[in-house]
Amino acid sequence: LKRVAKDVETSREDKVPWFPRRIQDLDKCHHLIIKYDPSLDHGHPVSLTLLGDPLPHVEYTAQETATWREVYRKLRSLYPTHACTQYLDAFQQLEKHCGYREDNIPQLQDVSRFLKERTGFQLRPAAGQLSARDFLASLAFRVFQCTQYTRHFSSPMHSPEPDCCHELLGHVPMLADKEFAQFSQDIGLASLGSSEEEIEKLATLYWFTVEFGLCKQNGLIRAYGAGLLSSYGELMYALSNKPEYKPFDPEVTAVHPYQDQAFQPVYFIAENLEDAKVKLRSYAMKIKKPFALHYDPFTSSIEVLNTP
Ligand code: TIH
Ligand code: FE2
Repeated sequence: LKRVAKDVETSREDKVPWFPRRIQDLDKCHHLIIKYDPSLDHGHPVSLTLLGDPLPHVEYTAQETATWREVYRKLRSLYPTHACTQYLDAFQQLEKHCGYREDNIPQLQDVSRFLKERTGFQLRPAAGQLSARDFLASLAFRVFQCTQYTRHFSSPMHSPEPDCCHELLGHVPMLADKEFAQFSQDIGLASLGSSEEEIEKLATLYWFTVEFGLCKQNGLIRAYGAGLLSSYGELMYALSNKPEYKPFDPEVTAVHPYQDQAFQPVYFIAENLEDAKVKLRSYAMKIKKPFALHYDPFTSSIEVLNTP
C-alpha cells in the first residue's frame, strides 16, 4: 500500500508517494486489499485487463440472473420516491439504450461505452477490492474500477461487499451525470500524491458521498449514494428518519467513523450536487502538496505544476 517510487524527486523532507500521471499508468494501480475468495462461490474470476483491452463479456448463470431480477425489481419500485432526479434521468436512458432489464444483467462493455459518451467515464474490471489509493487514483482519469461477480443469492437486499448489482444499479447511473462525474474526478485528483492520512480522509469522504450520500431536492431528501441505490434494505432505512442525519461538511465528514458491515448509523445530506462539489473543491485546495495538478482531458494525463 505504501509505495514511494524512485522516480519521484524527493528533495523535500516528505517523500511524495508515487502516483499515475498518464491514464496508461493505471495498469499499475490494481493492488487488492481483499482477495477474491473462491469459497464465496462468486464465479467469473477476473483476469487482468489492461486499459484499452475490450471489457470481458460475462455469461451469467440462471441463478445470478434470478438474483439480479429480484434486486432490480424491488429497487426499481423504490427509485421514484427515493432516488435523486439525476439518477432517475440516467436510469431511464440506461433502460432505453443499455439493456437494463429485469431479465438481463448489462455487460460492462456496453455500459462503459454509454458512460464514455455522456461524461467520459469508462469502466474497468477489478479482481476484488482495491486499495483506496489505487481506486481513488483511477477516478482522477475518469476510470471507474468495478467488480463483475454477483452477490450471494441468499441476501439480495443488502450485500456487505460491492458486486455487479451495486456497480450497475448504484454507481453507473450517477456517473452519467456531468456534475457528479466532476465531483468523483475531483476526489480522485485530490488523492494523487497525497499522504496515507489524507487518502484515508478522502476515502471516508468518498464513502459518505459517492457511496452513502443523500441530498435535498425540492424540500425532500433523496439518495445519490451508490451503496444506497443498490440496496433495497438500506435505501428504505436511509430515508426512514431512523438514522441520524448531518449536513455535508468535508472537514467533519472526512474524519467521521464509518461502518462497512451493516447499515450506516449516520448519513450526510448535501444541499445539492453542485454545492457538494464546491465544498469538496475548497477542501481539496487545503491539502498540502509541493505541487499543483492539472488534468489535461485531451491527453488524459496529469500535468504537474510548480514542481520544486
Ligand atoms: N451494501 C451495498 C449493496 O448491498 O449493494 C454494496 C456496498 C456498497 C459499499 C460498500 S459495499
Ligand atoms: Fe461502490
